Amino acid sequence: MGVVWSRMPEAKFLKSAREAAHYPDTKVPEVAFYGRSNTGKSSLINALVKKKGLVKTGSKPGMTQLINFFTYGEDTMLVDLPGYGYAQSPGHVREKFPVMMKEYFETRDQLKLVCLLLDIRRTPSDLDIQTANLLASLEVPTALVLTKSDKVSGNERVNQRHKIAKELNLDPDDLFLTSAEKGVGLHELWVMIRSQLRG
Ligand SMILES: Nc1nc2c(ncn2[C@@H]2O[C@H](COP(=O)(O)OP(=O)(O)OP(=O)(O)O)[C@@H](O)[C@H]2O)c(=O)[nH]1
Ligand SMILES: [Mg+2]
Repeated sequence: MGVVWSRMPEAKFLKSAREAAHYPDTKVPEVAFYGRSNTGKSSLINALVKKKGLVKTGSKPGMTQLINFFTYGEDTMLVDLPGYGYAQSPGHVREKFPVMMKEYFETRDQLKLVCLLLDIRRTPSDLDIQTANLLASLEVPTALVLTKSDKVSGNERVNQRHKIAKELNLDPDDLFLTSAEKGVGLHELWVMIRSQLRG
């Protein structure tokens, strides 16, 4: 008699899209990862699904330029978004981002949660605040996620968490602390994502 293992779902690339007409025609609830360029969106997705090469990451900002949809098991869609605030993107790409993103946030009914990522080492920029406000005005549920926690020491981690929370008018406990590199905070993040997608 063998054991029937309940396996971890597998993450698979589904498709890339620039506009609503090309989004996948599915009913699966989705969580999208957004934030400044280079903040670690693609790395966090790879870490969450424990599949290193699933999403392309890079040391140069502007790595992700389209809306990328990934299935995770039968009932979850993970969406990797291009970052904002990268001045060196080609003009047409740069200009497309807000339009492309606005359309996605406004029209995508399957979207149940946006994880807005912030590098723990930086003070949130005007663009970060504007983005948070836009998501709030569109009534898209948003979780604030601090990335790259391994890059700062213990004291600095606490200080930055408080400082960033203050800038956003939030409680430090409202911020999810993560490191894709070290696997910090991934379980807590999954628990929140699951409850938001199933709720
Ligand atoms: N030390 C450390 N480095 C990280 C972590 N997460 C991401 N990085 C690095 O940060 C850089 C950017 O990561 P990406 O995941 O490509 O960032 P992104 O937000 O998807 O960037 P764009 O697609 O350009 O918007 C890469 O060099 C990653 O290796 C982390 O938790 N710790
Ligand atoms: Mg990326």
